[in-house]
Amino acid sequence: MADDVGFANLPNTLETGPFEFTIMAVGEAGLGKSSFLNTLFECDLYGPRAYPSPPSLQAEEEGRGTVSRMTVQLQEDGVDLALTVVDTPGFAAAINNTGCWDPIVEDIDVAFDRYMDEESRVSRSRVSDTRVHCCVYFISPTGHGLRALDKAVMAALQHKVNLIPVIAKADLLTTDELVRFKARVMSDISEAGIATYTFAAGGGGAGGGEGDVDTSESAGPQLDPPYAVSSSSVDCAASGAEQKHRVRQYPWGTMDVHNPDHCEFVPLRQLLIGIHMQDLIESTHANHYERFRREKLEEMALKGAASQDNTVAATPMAQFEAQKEYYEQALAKKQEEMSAVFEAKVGEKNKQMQDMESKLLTQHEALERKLKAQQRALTQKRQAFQEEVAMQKEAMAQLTTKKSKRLFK
Ligand SMILES: Nc1nc2c(ncn2[C@@H]2O[C@H](COP(=O)(O)OP(=O)(O)OP(=O)(O)O)[C@@H](O)[C@H]2O)c(=O)[nH]1
Ligand SMILES: [Mg+2]
Repeated sequence: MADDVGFANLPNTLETGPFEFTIMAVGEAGLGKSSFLNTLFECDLYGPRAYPSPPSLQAEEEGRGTVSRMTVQLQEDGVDLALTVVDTPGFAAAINNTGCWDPIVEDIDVAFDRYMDEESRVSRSRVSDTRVHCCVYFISPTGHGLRALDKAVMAALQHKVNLIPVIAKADLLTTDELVRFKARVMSDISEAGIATYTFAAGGGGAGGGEGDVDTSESAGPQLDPPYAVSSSSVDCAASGAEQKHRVRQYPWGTMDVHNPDHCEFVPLRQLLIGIHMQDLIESTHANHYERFRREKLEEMALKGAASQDNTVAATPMAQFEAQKEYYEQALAKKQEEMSAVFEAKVGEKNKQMQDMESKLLTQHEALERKLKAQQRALTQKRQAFQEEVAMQKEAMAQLTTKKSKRLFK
């Protein structure tokens, strides 16, 4: 294809493999989410006809789309990446879209929950990471700024995931319209107090700020959010060019997805996959996962306290006490688990020693029996020898008596 995807430098930034990355695409049905994911990783994640199907009629009536997860193994320059794409086919396609983002929030929380569960086990080999590391939010190229639904969805996701707003189907806007639309969307985002992910200098990102893309060289290409993207599933080799490009062909001309003059797809991919993938993973852990973990522990502590004395701890001091108690209980549980593991190991060693002891005892008894048998055989031999000596002596005495009798005659 036209370019490398850009994750081949992961071993330079992340200390250990295997590398896992999860990217989510959220936005109104038909805005090009699946096309974008396909174009982003230069592969047909869904195949030509296997795009996640639209939500069931019932789900649509309820105003909820589906959330589909798919993991594929990618390889680039010998580096393996387990890529999970979370797509939201048919999102917000109903008439009443209230709460249509709930399944998305639930998907993010389930992955956090699973990670927390695996992380808290005493005997854990490697914690597999299925947490959503970034969410590309597709904004419809209406030219009129953010809609209420966009604000609601982004507000619901902002503290759960690294939110990256993009203008979908940017090829539908003229250059001037795009500039105005970008400014309008950013001012709407800032007015609504929505925190989006910022591509900061040197790959060290910052979740939570708005605007401010660092312009230094180490920050990679200079881009202002929301990023204008276009995607396509059509490959075409430009005349004379060796590599194929993804293009959109119109009666009046061709839009090249890989041409930075046509859209911001390539520089965005460079920032997202090539430079900031490590930071997206770290920021997910340090900001969003930690927030989830803290809230979950507080909730558990409150539940514990409430179930103990039937009152919900309402004051900060009571909350602190409940939390302290929870941590103490968790510590005691961990100590119990560790001493169980210790006892099991000691038991195993004891058994090994007992086996060894009984083996040595058996060997000793066999040796003793052998020695006794040899002793008995020797005694018998000595007895036989002594009897023979006595018989010889008697024979000698009889001979001597006979001789002396003959001499006296
Ligand atoms: N003009 C234009 N059309 C696009 C672009 N990307 C995708 N499309 C077209 O938009 C239509 C929908 O694209 P999909 O990728 O299926 O959109 P989606 O958001 O995954 O849709 P759902 O899965 O139904 O929610 C297809 O006909 C695409 O060819 C783009 O950048 N510009
Ligand atoms: Mg789709």
